[in-house]
Amino acid sequence: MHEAIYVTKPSLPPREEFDREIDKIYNSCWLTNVGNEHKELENNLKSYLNVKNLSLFANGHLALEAALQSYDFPTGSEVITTPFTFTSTTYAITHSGLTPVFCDVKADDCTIDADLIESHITEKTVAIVPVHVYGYLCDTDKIEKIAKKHKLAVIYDAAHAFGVTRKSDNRPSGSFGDVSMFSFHATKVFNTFEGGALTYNDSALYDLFSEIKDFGILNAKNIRFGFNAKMTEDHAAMGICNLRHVDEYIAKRRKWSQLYDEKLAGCKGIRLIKPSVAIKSNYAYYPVEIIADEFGCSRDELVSKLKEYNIFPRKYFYPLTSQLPAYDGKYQKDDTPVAARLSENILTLPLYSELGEENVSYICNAINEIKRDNCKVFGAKIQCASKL
Ligand code: T4K
Repeated sequence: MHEAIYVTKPSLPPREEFDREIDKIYNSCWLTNVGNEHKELENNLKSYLNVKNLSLFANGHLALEAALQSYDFPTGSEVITTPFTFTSTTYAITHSGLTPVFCDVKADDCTIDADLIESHITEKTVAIVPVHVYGYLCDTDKIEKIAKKHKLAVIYDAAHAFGVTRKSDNRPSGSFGDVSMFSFHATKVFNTFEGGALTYNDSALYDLFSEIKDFGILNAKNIRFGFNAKMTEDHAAMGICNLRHVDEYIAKRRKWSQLYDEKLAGCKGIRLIKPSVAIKSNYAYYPVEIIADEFGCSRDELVSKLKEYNIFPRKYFYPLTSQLPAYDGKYQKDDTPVAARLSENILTLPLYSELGEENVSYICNAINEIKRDNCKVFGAKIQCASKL
């Protein structure tokens, strides 16, 4: 049996590099609450991501909650977002006392369909939370125009968009909208074990975010509502080391993505959902849509057959977040038909820097074999049917 291939595997720096950073933490005996490793990573990331301001957090989810809660929007205000995302995006809105309003996405890149946003705006709308899903940049110019016209805040869920830029003007993913949230979870292109960050243009927000992530405490006289979401020193140490190697990680991901492109190009029934040529991608995921009629079996059948080969892709993102039990049938999936279709048919194939040519070939051969077997069965069924 081939060794198991999971959807992803964390990228790790050389052990000696990490040990050296950990030695510094032991020597200083400073473990958390914004120590030297934290400060160093914050500065290094600011320059790598080419952003004016950056605040580190314990994870991406709490960073997004901090961004939403920094506005003190009235409870029950509406936030336009998409349901084709990880639970985190939608839960962050709900946990902040706000109401998610779901806008459909575009089939080509799965990001919010900006042409539909205005139809969701009501007098209660206060913000838009678009998602750069798979690191594919949203239609930021259209979103900015709408936000300006209706005086709405724009907070990007850029969890997947580490290091992505728009080619035409080299504009980095973290510079769009009012605030952008990045995730540094173990499964991401750049990881700090767990971690996240907010990037933003307004420097005044630094103190506010520091306050919110430290129980709301700025000083004895200024204590607002907050929680604990500080990044610890060991996590920052992992970030310092991984950042030195992240360009190599992305280059390897690009190589494996291009190999997938070549090997799956002729496979009828598999639609490759590729990054737009307008962006410099980070190759965070390798999403494909399974068109059952052409492929010969459904996405779910393909997933269970791939298990027999010890291959474990993921249905990122199924179910739609609008269909989560927490929302108790409040939202209909037919209201976002493109997102509904994608979520039923999407599959993200394994992709990580150490994946390797042999594994990509093994995965593509398995997919082709499953397709061939299905075609045989499918053909046999047709023969049987014509005999009747
Ligand atoms: N917004 C969006 C759009 C997001 O996608 C996410 C997170 C967030 C916000 C919130 O950001 P964070 O608060 O997480 O920073 C994973 C991740 O936990 C989550 O970070 C990520 N998105 C989501 C898309 O995927 P799971 O439950 O699918 O991960 P898990 O544990 O099943 O791992 C997937 C595979 O990775 C495993 O089968 C094996 C491998 N793996 C995983 C871990 C954790 C390893 O080899 N080593 C590991 O340490 O959620």
